[in-house]
Amino acid sequence: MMRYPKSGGGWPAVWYTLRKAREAGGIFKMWKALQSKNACKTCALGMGGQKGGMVNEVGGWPEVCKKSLQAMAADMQAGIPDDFWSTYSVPQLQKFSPLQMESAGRIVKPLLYEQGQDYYRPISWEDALQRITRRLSDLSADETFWYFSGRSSNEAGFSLQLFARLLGTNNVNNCSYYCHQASGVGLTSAIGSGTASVVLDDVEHADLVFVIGGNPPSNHPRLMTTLMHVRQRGGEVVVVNPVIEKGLVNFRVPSNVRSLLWGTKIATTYVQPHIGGDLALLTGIAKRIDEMGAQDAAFLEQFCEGHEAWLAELRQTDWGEIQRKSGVSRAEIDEMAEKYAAAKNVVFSWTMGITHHEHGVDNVQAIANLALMRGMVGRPHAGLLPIRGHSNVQGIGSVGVTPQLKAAIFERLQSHYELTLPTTPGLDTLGCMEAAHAGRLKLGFCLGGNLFGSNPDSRYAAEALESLDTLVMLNTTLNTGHANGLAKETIVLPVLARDEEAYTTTQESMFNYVRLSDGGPRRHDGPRGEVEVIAQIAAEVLGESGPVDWQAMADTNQIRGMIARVIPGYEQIADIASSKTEFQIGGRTFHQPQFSTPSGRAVLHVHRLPELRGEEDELRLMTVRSEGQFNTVVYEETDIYRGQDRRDVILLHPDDVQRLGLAENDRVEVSSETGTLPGILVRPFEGIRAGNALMYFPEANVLVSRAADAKSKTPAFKGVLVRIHKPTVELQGVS
Ligand SMILES: Nc1nc2c(c(=O)[nH]1)N[C@H]1C(S)=C(S)[C@@H](COP(=O)(O)OP(=O)(O)OC[C@H]3O[C@@H](n4cnc5c(=O)[nH]c(N)nc54)[C@H](O)[C@@H]3O)O[C@H]1N2
Ligand SMILES: Nc1nc2c(c(=O)[nH]1)N[C@H]1C(S)=C(S)[C@@H](COP(=O)(O)OP(=O)(O)OC[C@H]3O[C@@H](n4cnc5c(=O)[nH]c(N)nc54)[C@H](O)[C@@H]3O)O[C@H]1N2
Ligand SMILES: [Mo]
Repeated sequence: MMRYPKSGGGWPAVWYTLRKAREAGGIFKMWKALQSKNACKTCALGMGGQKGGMVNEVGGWPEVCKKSLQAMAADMQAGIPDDFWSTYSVPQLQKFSPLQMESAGRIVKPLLYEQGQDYYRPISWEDALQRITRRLSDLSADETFWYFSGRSSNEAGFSLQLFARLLGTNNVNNCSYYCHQASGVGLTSAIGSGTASVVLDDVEHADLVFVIGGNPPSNHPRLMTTLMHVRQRGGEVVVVNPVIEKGLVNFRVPSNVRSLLWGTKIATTYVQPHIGGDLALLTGIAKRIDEMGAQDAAFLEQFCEGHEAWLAELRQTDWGEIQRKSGVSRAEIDEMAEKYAAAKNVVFSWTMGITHHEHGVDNVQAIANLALMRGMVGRPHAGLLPIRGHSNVQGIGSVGVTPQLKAAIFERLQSHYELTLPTTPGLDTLGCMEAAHAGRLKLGFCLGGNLFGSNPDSRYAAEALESLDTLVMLNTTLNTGHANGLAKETIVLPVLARDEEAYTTTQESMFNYVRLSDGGPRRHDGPRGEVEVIAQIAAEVLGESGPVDWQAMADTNQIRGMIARVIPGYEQIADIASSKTEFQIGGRTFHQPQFSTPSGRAVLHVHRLPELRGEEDELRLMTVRSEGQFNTVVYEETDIYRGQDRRDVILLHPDDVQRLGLAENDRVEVSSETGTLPGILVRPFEGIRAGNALMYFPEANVLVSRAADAKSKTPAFKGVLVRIHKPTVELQGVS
């Protein structure tokens, strides 16, 4: 078994980098690939673009990141040979692990699978496109749905959602519904804008950064450099997480020699609430600030509304309730409040530990309440920062990939282009799965991602997708969604990655900064550019006489012209390909307390504090990423920062292991109201708060129910209740 390390980052990350480079055809080849002027493919921190692959928005260089290498190496794989498809049947592929699927290579030919057959077979582009256009022409638009992952470009996102709407449906949504939707909804309700209120430079200058419910050492490694800078300047970092993520305690930033050798202490305070305890904890910090009289009363009075009711509620909330529902002691809450009260410039950042709950929006509003209370929104070096996931998930949302178009976009599309757009509510992602399961949808179209693998309740997800007549997926590599949940007719179209496209594209970082990607030489003959594929299908289905010239929409300059006219804040995108000027989106980041809410004031919201979930014999389970994966794509089976050598494990606090009569490496069955996973190994893990458990997604999605936050429709991926059963001795012998 592996050791639980003392720090994150450091030499293992550097060695890994060198090994990956060698696998991908040599260090020089990899270096060149990373230097190309394309936005980084992994998280939404927004590296690369015109400054070159390893430079961030404030010009920091070089930012070596193991993750961008993994993504790059994946795209540099050889093509899947034709005989793969006659060698492995779909039932065999269902037994493949996510790592085996990913390592099969690049998809280079369109593929067809028909229910009743055992194998996929490669087909021609002509055949594939004809099948798709024929189906689309035969269906009524509301029998279709359109799912977008966050790695495609703004241009592909914009044109595909436009096509779906011109067909007549608003069943258009993106992976954000399983990710930061609660942040978008919560922030909009509080400050009138759904994205970060700060830029990277603000975080660099903060003297206190809260990192709530996230694991940036693994998932946003480049943020660690910024946190290191905050510490080096004497600032503080407060971490709120039921798990001690080693890299948040000590991180060896590879691009800094001193840090690489000795490590940098990151957290100044580390608080471990129970899973789901954040709302009570955040309320507790606010209550203490109020008791200390440390709020900015003038700011609340002048720029906010709802604060009176909120303060009244805080004052009558009982300390006992706050401690019971958060699992955090009064002393720890007081310490956090004192730090907050003493700081001048505070940034609150958060990730999936906040959004993946049935009260995800409430959590986000509670963070906003706390920030507004001391006037930390609407001025430099302080503010709110949802740490976004996919490299362009935010851009996909900005350019209209949501069921309802924003009013301004809707109006401009109608008035500038005389388009007739549907006015139906449209379905979110979970809504589409449920409608498919009920037999109301016939065709699903997925621009990237792994819709099956990202869903809660895997069995239900498979049933839903299997009941479709047609499922179309545009992908670069294989994932579990190509083996499970296959429709009567399933068509996979191979596409180019953004650094292989023959044209320029754009991406939006989580700091609302638009990056330009130059594209680059293709690595394989078969795959096509996403934008070309979309334009071709749309031209075929909608004909050439409609209001949009779909032939011309194969040119990203043409698409950007439309985006510039209809997407607020995106005006400068029109000539970005020639100007090469990347830009900050207008009206998003604000350093003045002017809020785009209906009243122009920020709004504080009152919440009911949820009880911690679970009975005595149950554990609260979080389903999370390991160090070696990117969402449903697994690059390596190990999770080095948590000291795990495999993925079929459940991490429990040693006290729980003992309390439940278990021992290390016992093979157990983990069950929830939704499903059961047999053959899971028990791993004592001192880093987790007792009463809670950790497993890896996507494998653990069998256990996750479809219960979702009513306000954001985000499933509670971190709020699963499970029981552990130890099979009898005989059974254990058999397994
Ligand atoms: N390398 C890599 N990078 C990625 C990704 C990846 O898979 N791999 N995915 C990308 C995407 S799409 C996203 S959305 C982000 C995800 O980034 P993260 O949100 O960091 O990802 P998770 O693994 O879901 O980790 C959630 C963290 O929340 C904590 N947590 C769980 N439950 C709770 C809770 O109730 N309260 C609190 N306070 N904390 C809790 C967990 O201990 C864990 O540290 O990363 C992006 N970047
Ligand atoms: N239990 C549990 N479930 C979760 C989560 C969790 O924490 N726990 N996290 C949720 C979150 S935050 C998210 S964002 C979703 C992730 O959901 P998705 O975004 O749907 O899934 P990914 O695994 O990121 O998709 C990976 C696939 O994208 C394709 N791809 C890569 N690059 C490109 C490209 O340039 N173009 C195209 N067309 N395809 C490309 C590859 O084929 C790859 O297999 O999962 C959610 N599900
Ligand atoms: Mo995400």
